[in-house]
Amino acid sequence: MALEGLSKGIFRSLGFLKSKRRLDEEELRDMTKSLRRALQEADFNVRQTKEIVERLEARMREEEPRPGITLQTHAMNILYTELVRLLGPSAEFRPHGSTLLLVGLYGQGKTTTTAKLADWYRKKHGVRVAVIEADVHRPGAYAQLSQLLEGTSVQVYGEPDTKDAATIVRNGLEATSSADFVIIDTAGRHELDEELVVELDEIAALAQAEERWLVIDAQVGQAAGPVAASFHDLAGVTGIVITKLDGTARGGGALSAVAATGAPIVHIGVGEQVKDLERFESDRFISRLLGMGDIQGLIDLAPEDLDEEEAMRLTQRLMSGRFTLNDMYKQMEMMSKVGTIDKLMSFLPGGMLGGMAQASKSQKEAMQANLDRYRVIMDSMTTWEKNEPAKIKVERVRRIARGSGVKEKDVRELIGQWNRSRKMMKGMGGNRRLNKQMRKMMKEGEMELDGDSLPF
Ligand SMILES: Nc1nc2c(ncn2[C@@H]2O[C@H](COP(=O)(O)OP(=O)(O)OP(=O)(O)O)[C@@H](O)[C@H]2O)c(=O)[nH]1
Ligand SMILES: [Mg+2]
Repeated sequence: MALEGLSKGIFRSLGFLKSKRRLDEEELRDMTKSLRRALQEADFNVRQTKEIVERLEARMREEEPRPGITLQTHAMNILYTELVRLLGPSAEFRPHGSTLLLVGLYGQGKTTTTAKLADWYRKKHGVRVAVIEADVHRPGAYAQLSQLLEGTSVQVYGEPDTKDAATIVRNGLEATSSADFVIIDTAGRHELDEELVVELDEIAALAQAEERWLVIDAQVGQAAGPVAASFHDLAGVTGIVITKLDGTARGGGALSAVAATGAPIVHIGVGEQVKDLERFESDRFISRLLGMGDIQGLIDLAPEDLDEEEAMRLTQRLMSGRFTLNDMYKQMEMMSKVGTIDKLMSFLPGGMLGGMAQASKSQKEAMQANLDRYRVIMDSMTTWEKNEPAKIKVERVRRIARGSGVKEKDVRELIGQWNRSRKMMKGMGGNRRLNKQMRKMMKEGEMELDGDSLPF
């Protein structure tokens, strides 16, 4: 996913330790220098960068790697724990009986996040949720929010013609008094100007919201820290939502909002749609960031549309090397529910699937196009053909091509792809560490990270 740039930078830095068994001053210096640059390029602030690098250096000198662990893995483990520590523990939020005020600058994703959160807590916590549109500056804000939540049971309150935000909030709180959880969307500005300060102040006093979350775009860069600090002064930020983590290689800047407010990141936004919200979990976030993969995350995806048992079964089959075209088809269906390849890739350990996690944008686009075509072809195949692709002869290829309106070579390409995937899956089944990780995950329901389960 996001932060790919940082992930690459970190790997490059730790590459200086590759195949080293003993700590060597020169390599250590090269590594810390390169790491410092990678963190800064990802918008970590100077203080955070300094702290992480110094702690890594000190711990590398003090702590012996466990037997059998390479220096590089040792460094990665330390970096992992340091980054998790920097982000703090994951916040568990229970929405019952509370009011949440969303604040943030112009265009950061407040309105979208309002809808995402409403839908999330309605579904996951089974509470009655209402939203109040208190943005009187952005034309069409009420229509935008209503449209996002269309078809859900969330109550949407707004007064598109009222020019005073405080009035809307006052009326809205009354109109939504039967809800268990009320979310208030507010106006943004390019910067926190006087008018916005006064307006927010008024709304905050009226709403007496227990929760005040700052919505911040992952791409804001170094400005995130100061912006967060001023909103914190104004409203006392209690939580952070980082949006647009699907589209950026940066994000360290948003992380510095954590340092500025002391408030935890509660959720992350990973797309434009209402369903594109995730709970923020620092350990999983960091393990994904470091390319350790997040297989549990893959299985967690969209539990409403995705049959968890099916996902488990499929994963087990993948690992065992029994892999029919039907399985590949299901896997592709799963992928299409998950959304883009990009998103799926971010859940796999770097290097798995032949290093596709590092694939370029154009490669990924090409892959998505392939998937669409494969799917059309498979729709023209019988169940037997999907189970026994190796036995498909020329005549069947011709029939399938005709049925799906593609060239025969496209059908052969699909079978070739299946063959390659099958071989790769077989190879993965023989990967002791990955197998162990999978088994453990299935037993405990979650992935644990230790030196042994690292993918290198
Ligand atoms: N890719 C992506 N786009 C997002 C995400 N969250 C919001 N957006 C998009 O960002 C744009 C701005 O989102 P809004 O929700 O309107 O932002 P806002 O903070 O309410 O904006 P103002 O009301 O104008 O201050 C829209 O096009 C959204 O679809 C996200 O997590 N990922
Ligand atoms: Mg808005």
